[in-house]
Amino acid sequence: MYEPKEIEIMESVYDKNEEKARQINASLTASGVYAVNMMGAPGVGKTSCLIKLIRALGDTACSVIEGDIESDIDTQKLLSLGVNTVQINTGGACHLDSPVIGEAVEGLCLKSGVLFIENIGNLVCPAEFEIGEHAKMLISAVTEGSDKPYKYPLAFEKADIILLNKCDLLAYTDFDEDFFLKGVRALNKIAPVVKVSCKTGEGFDEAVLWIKEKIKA
Ligand SMILES: Nc1nc2c(ncn2[C@@H]2O[C@H](COP(=O)(O)OP(=O)(O)OP(=O)(O)O)[C@@H](O)[C@H]2O)c(=O)[nH]1
Ligand SMILES: [Mg+2]
Repeated sequence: MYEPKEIEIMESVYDKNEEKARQINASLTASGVYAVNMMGAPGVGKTSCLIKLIRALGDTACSVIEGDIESDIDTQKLLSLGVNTVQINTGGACHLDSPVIGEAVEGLCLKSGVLFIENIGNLVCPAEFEIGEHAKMLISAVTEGSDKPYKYPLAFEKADIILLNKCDLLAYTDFDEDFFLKGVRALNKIAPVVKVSCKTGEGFDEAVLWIKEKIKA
């Protein structure tokens, strides 16, 4: 007969991940690199937003770590735009973790500027893992629906800034801004919520200002 066994957990996998994340964060800080963990569901506009941000950051040196389960489509796009980018394919894992980021950061030999890390398209798991970032930027989109903070709270709770993307499509959706904001504020009192559109460029001045102020601080 099957006898359940009790297992004593000596060390959490989260602890190991967080210890490595602290090392990465300290090393990036020492090099003058500000790392932004870009999180959001598949297709919400993570790559489109980071391209807009990199352009708006002008002379600031920017690099990207692209996380995808498969393919290097986003990396090829960024490389064709002249952006220093490395690809991580997780082969199935639904989030990036700090050991893989540690290796990618070593490969990039960063000296200063901003490192954008595009996490796997997923509104759940990436929020659970520190990867050495200085800030978590959550991309949400009006096409996802305004109930997302209520259904996927952790990503909204942990975000340092939230970009509400695809605002050019507001008129074509039933997105309820007040309901969305109420849900966000119940979880997170301080993260700025910036309405943006990668089609019109709306909102990116404000988002870039936020990054520049963080770098200064
Ligand atoms: N109308 C509109 N379309 C957008 C906007 N931002 C992104 N898109 C489109 O949305 C689609 C997905 O954009 P991506 O930037 O590839 O999204 P992503 O989050 O990086 O996607 P994954 O990496 O696959 O998770 C593309 O067809 C974009 O052109 C926007 O502000 N408005
Ligand atoms: Mg992408």
